[in-house]
Amino acid sequence: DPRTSVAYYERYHSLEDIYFWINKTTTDYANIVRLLLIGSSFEKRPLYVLKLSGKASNTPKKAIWIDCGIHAREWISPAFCLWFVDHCIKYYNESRDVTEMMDSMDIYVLPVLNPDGYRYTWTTKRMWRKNRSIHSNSGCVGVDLNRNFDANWCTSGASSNPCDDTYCGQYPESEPEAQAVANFLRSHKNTVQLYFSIHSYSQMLLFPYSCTHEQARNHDELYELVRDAAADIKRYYQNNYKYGPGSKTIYLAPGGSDDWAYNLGIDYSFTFELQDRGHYGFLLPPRLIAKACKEGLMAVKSISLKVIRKPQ
Ligand code: PAY
Ligand code: ZN
Repeated sequence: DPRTSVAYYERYHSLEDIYFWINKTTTDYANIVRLLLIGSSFEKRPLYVLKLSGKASNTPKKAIWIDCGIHAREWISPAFCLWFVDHCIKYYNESRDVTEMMDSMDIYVLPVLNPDGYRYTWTTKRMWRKNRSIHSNSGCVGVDLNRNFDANWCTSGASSNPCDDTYCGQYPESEPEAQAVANFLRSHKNTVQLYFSIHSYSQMLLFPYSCTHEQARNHDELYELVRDAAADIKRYYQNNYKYGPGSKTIYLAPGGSDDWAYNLGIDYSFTFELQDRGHYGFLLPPRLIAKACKEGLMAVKSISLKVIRKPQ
């Protein structure tokens, strides 16, 4: 049973294993977890979202969205989503913070946004980043899904060359994976209040904008949230995370899901770059999975609970 072996979450898993885990988790914990199908990938693999819910409430609940694995080679990201779901299941009604988070908000978790790319990194090319769509006569495959959203689409920081790793695609949301996420968020924009997109590596907590040097409307509030989350990580795990708007903290990255979600009206939108700072890069060894996930979890909890507790 994958869920009862402790080591399960400290290993990386093939796409097939992850689909098995999704199925098992949603059937074993049907009282807390529901399975949603939000679309399919270019190669027609299902895009599953797990919806975690605590106590029902009379008033309509707000929600948190977390996606992992938008970039194929960032293996710690899907590992984080699995870790996160397991943590929520284990600690619901055990930990005060987890219980408060799950009773106050529904949590949507998309463990692998880019299943075709993820599978390709297991079978063929470990450093693949994009999806696997065939779209041009260049002979090159794949679009960078984090350049395919409609936020200053394909401006400086993205490429219009299909052979590049940051290829933006033929038009915004040209890719079925990006379109599925965008459609879901559009139809849930009145409930989703927090958006998290999980990447690696660099150890950064980023917020909009990445697509322009302009400041976000609630820049100061977002800045305080990531600053405090980074301080929590430092205090508990003695690790340093940089924080700030994407464009200034890492580089210009137009067409990202975080900026698009923010412009849709999701006021609390973040991209996390998990461990490490470049020593292993995308090849983070399994023995570091636990710490990387705990740090990410700490940041999600720190930020979400502050937003939840904020007087309306
Ligand atoms: O919102 O600023 C953002 C996203 C920035 C990421 C991107 O989409 O390019 C940053 C990179 C990533 O996680 O994909 C960082 C890694 C190390 C890379 O591949 O350059
Ligand atoms: Zn990434």
